Amino acid sequence: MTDRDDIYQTHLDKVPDFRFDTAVARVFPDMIRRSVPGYAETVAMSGIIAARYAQAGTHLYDLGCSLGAVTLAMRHALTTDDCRIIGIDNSQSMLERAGHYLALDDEGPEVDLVCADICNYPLENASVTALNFVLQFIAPEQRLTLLSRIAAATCDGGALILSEKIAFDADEQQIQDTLHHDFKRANGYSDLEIAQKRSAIENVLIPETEDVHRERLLAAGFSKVIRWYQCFNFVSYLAIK
Ligand code: GEK
Repeated sequence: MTDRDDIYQTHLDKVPDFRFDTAVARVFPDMIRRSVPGYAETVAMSGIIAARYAQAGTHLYDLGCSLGAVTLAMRHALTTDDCRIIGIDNSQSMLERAGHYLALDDEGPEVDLVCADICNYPLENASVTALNFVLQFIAPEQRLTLLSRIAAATCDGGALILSEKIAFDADEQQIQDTLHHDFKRANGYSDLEIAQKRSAIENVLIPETEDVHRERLLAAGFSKVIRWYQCFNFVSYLAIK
């Protein structure tokens, strides 16, 4: 049982930019489940995909791991020996809680949790990297560099799992936004909460179109890009090196 997300329940005169601080970490499982359609499936399928693309003696990275949901899904799904799973996040509050979940879990290969900025942290010998709902928070001008570093660290036949909130042309954007807000309303968020959250993430979460994602993944060094999941404006890709 986790705490309910009530962060934007009361009216704020000025809504501050969204940050992954202690208040967010405390309610994160509830927040992401009620805000991101298909989140549970994305986590579970990331484990399935990781098991398929993992190679013996390599690293599996979960970049922007938050509470480690994908880190643990990878750990439980792996059938390959001798892998090391590394979850990285630059929010100390998230990692502290991820550590508690990890301590309760003793099944599978070794896991390291690292507090670091994924834009600087050295990556090497990767067979699988998950970057789920994180690239959207990285400054657009740093995204190609990050993806190129991931591709360079990935062995042949290895994979990147990339999940993002994406952007559309104006007509589709309006339809997808409406459906996403319906989803949040159906999950108990009020119109005030939805509006204040939207304003909090406006300058922080910058979505891009599918074309931009595909072209950049190819430019970064991946050879094939497949969309394996979509629920409204939330999409998951598999990029294979
Ligand atoms: C999941 N992947 O459960 N370096 C490291 N971490 C970062 C950086 C950065 N530069 N920028 C943001 N983060 C997870 C969910 S949440 C998505 C990911 C969301 C971290 C940030 O601290 C947060 O924990 C995570 O990326 C984004 O599948 O809240 O919408």
